[in-house]
Amino acid sequence: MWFLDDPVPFTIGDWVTPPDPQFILGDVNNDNEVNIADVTTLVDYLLDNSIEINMEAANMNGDDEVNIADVTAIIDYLLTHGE
Ligand SMILES: [Ca+2]
Ligand SMILES: [Ca+2]
Repeated sequence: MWFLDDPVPFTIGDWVTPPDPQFILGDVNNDNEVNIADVTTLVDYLLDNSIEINMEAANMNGDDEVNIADVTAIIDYLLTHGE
């Protein structure tokens, strides 16, 4: 059982239906799924910043920038959570 003082447990359900903000962390291309397409979209963005992506969703590791570390974070997520 979790109490308010405890850290919120991280679950896949929190990712799929976040009450707010309205995006799925890791869903770089905004198609409501996190899969390998988001990895390739993020890599494309890193190579060409003119590509439009969901910057908040792309910041997979929660620091203040979108970079190659987020690519590896999404890959880690996919390896852990399927696809
Ligand atoms: Ca996606
Ligand atoms: Ca980041």
